[in-house]
Formats: sequence, structure tokens, C-alpha cells
Amino acid sequence: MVKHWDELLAPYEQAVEELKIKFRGLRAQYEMYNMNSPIEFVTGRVKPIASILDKARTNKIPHNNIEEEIRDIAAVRIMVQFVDDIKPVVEILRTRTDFEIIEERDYIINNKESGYRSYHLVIAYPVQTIYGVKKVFAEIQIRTLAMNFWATIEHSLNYKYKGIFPEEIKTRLQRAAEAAHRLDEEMSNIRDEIQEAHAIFSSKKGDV
Ligand code: 0O2
Ligand code: 0O2
Repeated sequence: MVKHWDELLAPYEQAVEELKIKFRGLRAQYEMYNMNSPIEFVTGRVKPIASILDKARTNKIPHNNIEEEIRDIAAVRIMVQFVDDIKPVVEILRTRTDFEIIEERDYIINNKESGYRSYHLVIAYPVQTIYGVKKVFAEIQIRTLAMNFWATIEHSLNYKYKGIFPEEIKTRLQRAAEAAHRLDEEMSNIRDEIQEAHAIFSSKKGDV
């Protein structure tokens, strides 16, 4: 059984490592050309075996279908500073030729009832193995730092309450999600101000 899981998870581990390097590489390119990077930082993980089994049990997924139906065994998260950075990152991912986008879910426009916001993509990623190419599914989550702050805390509380929050905590989390949303809006406004100031400054320099 141990060998079976090692073999099953190996291509997912490789996919996560490769995707982290590729997406961190994008940030490095923006830095090299002195451009503002829409990507702030990138993390990734392979879903722990216990969580895979939990999800299979909850969603009544037979063990033979785990790889087909659990599409976030490999997952990479791209954090951005501003909400307006999310679309450009999605556009970059859409133009790539090293994987195929299978699904997109916009939980930013349609946030979840919990208050969760993020942009999700599922990709089919080809991993080169000694037996040939194995395509695995991977989930890419794109979110702002504020969305990440909220989701990280809510996720830890989820472990504590096993997904069943007392009403008061649920309401507080929803309020906190709204506060995080307002913070993102304020930051976007500040960014617009900064960009406007830059534009005015550059045109004045042009006059001189
Ligand atoms: P640096 O220079 O250390 O910041 P690895 O694949 O070993 O590099 P690992 O162990 O998989 O990384 O860790 P993980 O959790 O996937 O990603 C950690 C990366 O995310 C590190 O960057 C952290 O610095 C960065 N990170 C985590 N939280 C934050 C945060 O709140 N703000 C910022 N700016 N970065 C964060 P690197 O690439 O290792 O580089
Ligand atoms: P992990 O690794 O613990 O984060 P399902 O998992 O069936 O509910 P589905 O359809 O497989 O959902 O995918 P969905 O909803 O697009 O994405 C699920 C993942 O998004 C979760 O993974 C979380 O990472 C994140 N997510 C979705 N909703 C919430 C939420 O309300 N709060 C937080 N903190 N994260 C959320 P997992 O499975 O929880 O795995």
C-alpha cells in the first residue's frame, strides 16, 4: 500500500515542483526587466494522503477514480498584491503551451457562502516519466494577499471545528471576509492614485 501511494503521488510531486519553478520564474523575468510583477509569491503542495481519502469518502469517489475526480492532488497558489493583477495572471496562464486549462472558476465575482474569494483553474499537466508522459490534473489558485490572509485563517479554524462552525464564528468570518474585500478595494484605489501620479509626473518631465 505504501509503495502504491508513493508511486501514485510521485508525478504530482514533480508537477508541483515544476510549476512552482515556472511561476517563480515569471516573477524573476518581470524583475529582470524592471517591471512590476503581478505575481507576489508562489506556494504549492501535494494533498496529504489523509485529505485525499477524506475527500474520496465525502464525495463518494471510488478509489480507482481518485486521480480522475480529485483534481487538486497537486495544487499551486499564486499570490498577487492587487485584485487587478489576477486577470493578467490568468491571461498569462491561458497563453502557455506547457499545459492545458480544463476548467476555470471565478470565486471572486461569485464568492462562496463562507466568504471565500479566489480564482481557480484546473489544468492538465504533462509530467515526463521514465515510462513516457503522464498527464496529471493540478489546481491553480490565484488570490490577493488579503484573500490569502482570510482563507489561511478560515482554513485553520475549519480544522478546529471540522467544517461545522458555530453560528457566531461563521458570521464573524463572513464579516472578516467583507473587511478583506474592502481592504482590497481601498488598495486598488490607492494603486490607481499612484499610477495617476506617475502618469502626471512622466508627462511633466516630457514638457521639460
Ligand atoms: P524566499 O526568498 O525564501 O522568500 P521551496 O519550494 O522550498 O522554495 P516551499 O518549502 O515549497 O518552498 O515553501 P512554500 O510554502 O511552497 O513557499 C514558500 C515561499 O512563499 C517562500 O518563497 C516564502 O518566502 C513565500 N511566502 C510565504 N508566505 C509569504 C508571504 O506572506 N509573503 C511573501 N512575500 N512571501 C511569502 P521562496 O520562493 O522560497 O523565496
Ligand atoms: P486544501 O488543500 O485543504 O486547501 P470541494 O473541495 O469539493 O469543496 P471542489 O469543487 O473540488 O470543492 O473545488 P473548489 O471549491 O473549486 O476548490 C476547493 C479548494 O478551494 C479547497 O481545497 C480550498 O483550498 C479552497 N477553498 C474553497 N472554499 C473554501 C473556503 O470556504 N475556505 C477556504 N479557506 N478555502 C476554500 P480543499 O479540498 O479544502 O483542500
